[in-house]
Amino acid sequence: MPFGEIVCGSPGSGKSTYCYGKYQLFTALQRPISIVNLDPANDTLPYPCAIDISSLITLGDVMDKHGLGPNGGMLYCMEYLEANFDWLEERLKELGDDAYVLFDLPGQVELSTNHESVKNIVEKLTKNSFRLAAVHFCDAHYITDASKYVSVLLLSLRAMLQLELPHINVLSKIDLLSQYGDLDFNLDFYTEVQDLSYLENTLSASLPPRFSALNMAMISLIEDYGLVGFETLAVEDKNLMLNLTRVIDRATGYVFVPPAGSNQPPGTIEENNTGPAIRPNTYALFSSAVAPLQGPGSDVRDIQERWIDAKEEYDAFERKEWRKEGEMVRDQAARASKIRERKAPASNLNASDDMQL
Ligand SMILES: Nc1nc2c(ncn2[C@@H]2O[C@H](COP(=O)(O)OP(=O)(O)O)[C@@H](O)[C@H]2O)c(=O)[nH]1
Ligand SMILES: [Mg+2]
Repeated sequence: MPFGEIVCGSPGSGKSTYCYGKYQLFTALQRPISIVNLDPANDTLPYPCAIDISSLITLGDVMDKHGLGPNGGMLYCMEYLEANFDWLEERLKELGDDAYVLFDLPGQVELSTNHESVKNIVEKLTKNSFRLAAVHFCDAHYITDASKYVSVLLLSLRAMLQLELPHINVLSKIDLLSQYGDLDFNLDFYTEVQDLSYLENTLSASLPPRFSALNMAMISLIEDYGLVGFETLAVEDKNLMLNLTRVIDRATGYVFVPPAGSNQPPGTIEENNTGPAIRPNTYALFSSAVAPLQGPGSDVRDIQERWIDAKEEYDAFERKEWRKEGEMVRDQAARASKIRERKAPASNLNASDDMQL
């Protein structure tokens, strides 16, 4: 049964970068992964692409042929893909039953909030036995301003209700957050979306008083649904990538069993002496359990410390570790080449002996 992620979110929120980061991570973990680019405006793809919508249709052609602007052209492309779903279906079949597919969507928000094509495509994929989760990206910059934060919450809620998939919201580029000044609240306030009434004062300060009733109505609407929460991501932070992977695996029910004889990076599987076939990724195995996820990157307070409160200290520490690692690699290489040199004259000697004989 194929599994996958619908990677959506506003333009520039980090979808394509995430797809590439996940491709690198999964390749290192020897987990299957294929990326399908469904954004016809993506000219330069950072990742190796298994299926590319631009071999079916391109935004430029649609705009030229039908006299449409970029936004209308994008909607046309998605409708065209929906009408030609068999094109996608055929290519997905070639990826096999064990495929794990990332669908990199265009950034136009209406595609995942109110336009029907993406929803219909997702429905068709689910009927084709795909187990999917929607991974919705929002730039973490938005949490620095209360009114932008409320708009992001509404957007995420709308996408959740529209796509009708297990839904994971992600605050992306968390590593840049400390650049935007102090947050009004701790990071967990924004990720857990618990008591939004605390935002009332900040919202009233930034908007004319006539909006205050509207603000409170929006806040209570979001709270009434009680659906929105956020994971955090800095694409270069391995712990955050692994944690997000666990969250998504749990949502889709994916269990990864590492291939026999493979060496997995520490912390990604349970380490004991049993063989790999009976040593699956336990984080994913308990996907149906309701217990909170554990492991590095899962506690938002740690993330606040790493990326906001003590970012510079951690960055300096990491740089030092990398330097040490670099020196070790260089030393090893130097030692290996010395050993080679020492062996080389002996073998040359043998070769000349052979010639004399
Ligand atoms: N610092 C930082 N930059 C990021 C991160 N993810 C994406 N970006 C940058 O954000 C920009 C937009 O990313 P892209 O993946 O093209 O966004 P998309 O339009 O949603 O596909 C690029 O310049 C990326 O390098 C991240 O985790 N940290
Ligand atoms: Mg992109």
